[in-house]
Amino acid sequence: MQIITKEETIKNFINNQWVESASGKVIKSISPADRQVVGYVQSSTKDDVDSAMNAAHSAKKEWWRMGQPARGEFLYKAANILEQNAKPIAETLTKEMGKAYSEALGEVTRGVQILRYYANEGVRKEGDVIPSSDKDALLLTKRAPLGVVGVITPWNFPVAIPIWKMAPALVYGNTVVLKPATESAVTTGKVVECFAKAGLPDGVLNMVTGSGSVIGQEMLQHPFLNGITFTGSENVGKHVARMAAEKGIKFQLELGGKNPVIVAEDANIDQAVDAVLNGAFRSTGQKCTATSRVIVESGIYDQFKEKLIEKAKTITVGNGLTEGVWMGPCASENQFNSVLGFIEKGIEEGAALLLGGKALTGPEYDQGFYIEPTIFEGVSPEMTLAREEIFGPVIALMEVSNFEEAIEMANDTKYGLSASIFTKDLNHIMEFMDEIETGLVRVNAESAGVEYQAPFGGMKSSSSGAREQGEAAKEFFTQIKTVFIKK
Ligand code: TAP
Repeated sequence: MQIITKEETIKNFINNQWVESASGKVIKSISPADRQVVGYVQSSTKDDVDSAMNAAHSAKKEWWRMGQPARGEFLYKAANILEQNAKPIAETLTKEMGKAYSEALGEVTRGVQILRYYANEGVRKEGDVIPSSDKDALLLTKRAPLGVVGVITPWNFPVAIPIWKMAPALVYGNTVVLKPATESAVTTGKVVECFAKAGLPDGVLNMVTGSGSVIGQEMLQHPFLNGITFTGSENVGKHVARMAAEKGIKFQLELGGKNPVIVAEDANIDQAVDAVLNGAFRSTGQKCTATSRVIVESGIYDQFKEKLIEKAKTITVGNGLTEGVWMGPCASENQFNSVLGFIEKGIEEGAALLLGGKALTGPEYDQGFYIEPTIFEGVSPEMTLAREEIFGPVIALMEVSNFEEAIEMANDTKYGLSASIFTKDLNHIMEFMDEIETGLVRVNAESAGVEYQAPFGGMKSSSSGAREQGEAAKEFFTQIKTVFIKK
């Protein structure tokens, strides 16, 4: 399989064919590391969306009738193909989105694992038998697919997020129209190539690339759309929810986070420092689960702060393909400007800059979108740094006098995705587990996602609809039929 060339054009994938957009236009994808061209994707139109929707609609009956075990087999094949091409795909990911190669390879490996997990779903149970009070009857549930599912994904995990939506969608019997984020659509195109090579029947999986406000909108309006799963910004997510509600279809949203880490007085400080740096600066902070507020009890505040700064100074920033680089650039010029804007605002509002705060300069950095690992202190709960999702390498340190205050501060946000605590106190752990308003609760571990076999999602403004990943994904991608059969 031809997985990578230096500069290539990814076509739309519709009804098992790689086709150019009706517009005849392409969009250039630029590396945030050095502004080199990574490739081109189609600038699609309403007509392309229509073709993809028609193909998915025509394919849905047969795909469902094929049965779950047979559908699982295709995912096994796709997993093997992805695994064989893991390195070149990870390289494209690093070039296009900027994250360090080790992280990119980790993401592709995770994609393989997710595919195998859902391939195994092919032979797991499809429903339940429920005792009926009528001894001559059989009462049972069966799962049915939604039909055509729209998948709209962001640029920060262009391999793992499309896979963790498409794999359950497909195994549970849905057909898919994927609209990947434009900024990393070359990489996602490589993933779709793996599915295509697995020999899926015509129309089961379709990909259309191009501007979200044009083709995403067309997808949402399309009469054949039966469900939509979206990961991205809060604004677009709310729009998706409104459109889906108007159409009366199911929707699933994964949006932002403002994830707190509490460092209690009895914490293992070295462990907490490492976890905070990983959580805040890996992927250049461009993760919905990134650590952004670090709430530290005063008894250990100075000690923790010193160690954190000392270790943060050792972080190597650069082109993610260079060996030893730990943190890459921001994923785009937009993102770079947005993060610098938040830093400026933090200074204006009176937070104290302890480390970083600037764009990196010099021959290695001038062509890319690099920002220094940045740490602020003196961040109060009403400041922008404590309230808005930054999606960049910025930590807000917040000092509190006790555990109760820490929990209150951690919950003082509209978001509720991931939260961590570092402590050895069992009572505090139990209380944290109950009181914290997040979907992901982590103890002595960085704020982060979870293994693919466990549910992923948030509370409050972070998520809507059923959880993603693991068995929980079934709740969104299927609907229950309750069947009563009388002798
Ligand atoms: P968005 O601008 O929301 O883009 C996400 C996807 O939606 C992209 O594919 C985009 O297409 C598409 N889109 C844009 N406008 C649309 C519209 N009107 N109708 C339908 N689709 C539309 O976000 P982003 O820039 O990719 O990611 C950054 C934000 O997403 C952050 O705020 C972060 O919190 C959030 N995020 C959350 C998570 C999770 S797991 N909760 C993960 C990643 C990111 P284009 O690329 O063509 O614009």
